[in-house]
Amino acid sequence: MHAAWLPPEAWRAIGTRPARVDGEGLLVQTVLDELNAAHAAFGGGPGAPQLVLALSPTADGGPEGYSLGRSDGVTTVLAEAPAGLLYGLFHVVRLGEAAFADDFPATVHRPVHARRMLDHWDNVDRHPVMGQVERGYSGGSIFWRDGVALRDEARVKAYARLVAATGINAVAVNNVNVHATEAHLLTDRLDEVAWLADVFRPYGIRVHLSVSFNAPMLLGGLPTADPLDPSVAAWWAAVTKNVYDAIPDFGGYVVKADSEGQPGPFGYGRSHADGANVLADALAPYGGVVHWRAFVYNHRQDWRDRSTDRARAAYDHFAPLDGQFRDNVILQVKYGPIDFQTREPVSPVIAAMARTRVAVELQVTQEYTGQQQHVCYLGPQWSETLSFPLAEPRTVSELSTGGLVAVSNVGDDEYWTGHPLAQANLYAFGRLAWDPTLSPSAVLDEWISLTFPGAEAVLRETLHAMMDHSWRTYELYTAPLGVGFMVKPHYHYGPDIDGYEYSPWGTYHFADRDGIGVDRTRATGTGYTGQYPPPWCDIYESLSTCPDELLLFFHHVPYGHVLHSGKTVIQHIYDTHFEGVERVRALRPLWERVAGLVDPALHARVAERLDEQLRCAIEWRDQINTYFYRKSGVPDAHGRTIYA
Ligand code: GCW
Repeated sequence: MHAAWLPPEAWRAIGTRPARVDGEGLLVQTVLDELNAAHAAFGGGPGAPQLVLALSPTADGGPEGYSLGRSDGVTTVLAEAPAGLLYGLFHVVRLGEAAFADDFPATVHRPVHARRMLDHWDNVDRHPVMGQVERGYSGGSIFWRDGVALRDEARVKAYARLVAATGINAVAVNNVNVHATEAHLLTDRLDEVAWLADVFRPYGIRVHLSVSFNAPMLLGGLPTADPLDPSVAAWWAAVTKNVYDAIPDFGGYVVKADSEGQPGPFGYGRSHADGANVLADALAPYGGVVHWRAFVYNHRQDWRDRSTDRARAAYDHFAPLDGQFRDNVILQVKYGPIDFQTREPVSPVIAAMARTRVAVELQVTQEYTGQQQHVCYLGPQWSETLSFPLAEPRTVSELSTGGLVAVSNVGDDEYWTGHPLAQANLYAFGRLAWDPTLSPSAVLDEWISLTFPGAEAVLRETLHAMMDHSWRTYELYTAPLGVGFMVKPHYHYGPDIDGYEYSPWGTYHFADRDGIGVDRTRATGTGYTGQYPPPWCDIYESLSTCPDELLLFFHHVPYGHVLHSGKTVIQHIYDTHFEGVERVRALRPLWERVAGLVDPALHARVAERLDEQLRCAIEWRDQINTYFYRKSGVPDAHGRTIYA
């Protein structure tokens, strides 16, 4: 398996210097093991220490932070708790030789978000429709295969180490769609979760488990899973005690309830606060949390019914419940109101829950952003989302008081992520969860330095040229102006403009011969804009202030509507799709320039995906342009061929 951002060479600076570690405990042992391995690889060893890592009660930084500085030729990491030493060590790895060059004053580093979590959508069984990993584009699961726990310690340990190096401290190990077999992880297959917890623990990572809301019936033989039924509460309490007996530092439960066919409290006439609280009460004695997903909407909608707006659903369900959740409930909210699209406004739910802990959920797996066939570095999307001043002056990151979560993109593929460059997304999520103010380009640079140690300038420049704006490029050749979807139903890869248009899923663009877009205004539409605090409720409401990139998310406009950019909507569609393809066409020659500078197999893997990206981008361009030419009857101002 590929070493990703921790190849042996990344440890050279450390491996050649004598070090001293003061402290005890499991994570201190991990630090020692890492240092010993580096010394064994690079011949460093005894001598006056040039690197000191020490537990110190007076070190600033809290339970996971550390101070790092260098004076008199000694680089020193001080931390109050062992996790800080581990994160400090990885910081030294990132610095490389710079950590041992000039002296620099000690500065304190601490994570902005206390919980930085990856959710796996891994199934135990190979699901007949969704496969081993739902929305997984990197092969099978690293945890299970065909119903059996793999217990591949080397693989899981390597993963734990990689993500710990980015700052991740929580992993939910199974799919939020909990099927029959997977439900048993909570009880009679708990040993499989405990095994994973043992492997993750030395890297400061706690495991969480997705559970079925109907577990009391499925597993406990109870006649109901009604959250207000005392026997149900007692069952959750007893089962949760068993979990903590097996896994004392168990993180908690993740629940997708009343969503896309999963059971939930609505089935018993109860609210989502009732549902979340019964689990929260079971977890509370042990310090556990329940991540309760806000992704609740009607997926059996009639497309003719324009009053039902999927974008409204999460807010309509959850905002009235603010204040009713236990302290250890974390409402897990997708960053946008629909579903991980390339471009969405941020979800208004994030600002509506002042008395509830909220965790924003991002998607590292590229379900809607090219499925790890396309280069699409998502750091800029996440950075933009997290720094958005939704409740001015408070940003999405600041409103995300329950931490950050993202759906992992990892599988048993030799490069972990299918597309080797998609490793950068996994890296970037961890780093931005630690510090959302980092610049995505700087994070990419870190990833390049670690993954390709000693990278020549041309490789560094090439990767930046290919990746820095790749999210924007993807947006250019796919669904325009924030309208979203237009993907092949179910697969969500490649264009199908009307694929979801007459379906029950609630994701429509409403294109007709006169115009396109969803009217979500208060004045004439679904009223969704009213879910935003000022000034956003007014900015989005008005055509004159709504940002171009979100225009069709909020408004239905004629093809001749003139954007702030000065172009009409139809000409914008043509231009962006031609430009997007040309940007993709430029990638392969760029990548050829660095053929001798990276491992040939990795080079070949990326090259093959770039060819597919170009094929797919052309397909998008031609289908989108042809469709809208046909619908609107408006020719391209530049007379280009818009059908192929
Ligand atoms: O984006 C959708 C995916 C589903 C997924 C769901 C969710 C796990 O298409 O595959 O189910 O989101 O987030 O629950």
